[in-house]
Amino acid sequence: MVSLSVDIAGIHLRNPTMLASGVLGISGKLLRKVAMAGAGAVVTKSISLHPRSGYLNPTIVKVDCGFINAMGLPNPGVDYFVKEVAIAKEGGAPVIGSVVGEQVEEFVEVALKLEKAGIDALELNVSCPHARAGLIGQSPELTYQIVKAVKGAVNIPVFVKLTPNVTDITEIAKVAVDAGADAITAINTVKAMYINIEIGKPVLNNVFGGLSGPAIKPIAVRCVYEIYRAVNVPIVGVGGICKWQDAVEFFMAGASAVQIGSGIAKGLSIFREITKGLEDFLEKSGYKRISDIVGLAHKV
Ligand code: RRO
Repeated sequence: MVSLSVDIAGIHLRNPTMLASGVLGISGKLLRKVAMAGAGAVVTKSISLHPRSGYLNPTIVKVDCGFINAMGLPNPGVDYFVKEVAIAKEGGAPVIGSVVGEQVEEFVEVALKLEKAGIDALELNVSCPHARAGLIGQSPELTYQIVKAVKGAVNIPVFVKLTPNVTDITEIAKVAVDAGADAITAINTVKAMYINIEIGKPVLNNVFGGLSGPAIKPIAVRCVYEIYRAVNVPIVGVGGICKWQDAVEFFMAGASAVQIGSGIAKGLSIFREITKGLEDFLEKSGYKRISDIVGLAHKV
């Protein structure tokens, strides 16, 4: 009998799949629904101190190999969102609060409010590819300050979600871990754009957006592989995971759990499909648990 449960930074997951931030994470009811559909944990939409309406439409465009979005961090603000946490938790899976802000103080204030509301862990979003807040994750100094300040303020595990839009992702991962990060989530979307040739203009209102979906999976796997060599905390892999084979690739690169974002377009059954595929794979390959394959691709 194989076991799919994993422990990440003190959080127990019944299986290693999570809902990625930004996808269905805007209300307690939706998060509860995803947890009940089999996700091992759910991550909220990134929450800021004050409500944000986001960018004007169009905010998302489908491309051959995924989606490009520039939502602009729409969310109801932390004071509204805290009421959603208890509903989300009814789903029976840990709820991880994604935190976004423009300065250190905003991150700390949102983190404290979510902790008080009973959230299980935090994921600091320093990596939105097309917002001012996202530039934080391109700066080692700012990343260090934010992670250090949040870690000094809360008692729950802190994950830090990194951007691939840097020259060396391990530099930022190391800084985040030096500042106290309990886990690293990799990666956020890849800066991209789409031009409609009929009208000769960029389609997204914000011009630039973040590419997600199958196109970014090899980039994400490479980032996880590099981060695994650089730091000694658990890694949560995210980027283009649509089937169990994708998840296995992330585990072998060094991830201890995976998040599903764009893959949700296939329906919520994706969580049970991936967990069933993982179970069968472990069984037939003679492995007992997910940790048996974490980092396997590094072994000579
Ligand atoms: O809301 C967004 O536009 C957004 C965010 Br906060 C993020 O972290 N990544 C992304 O692709 N879009």
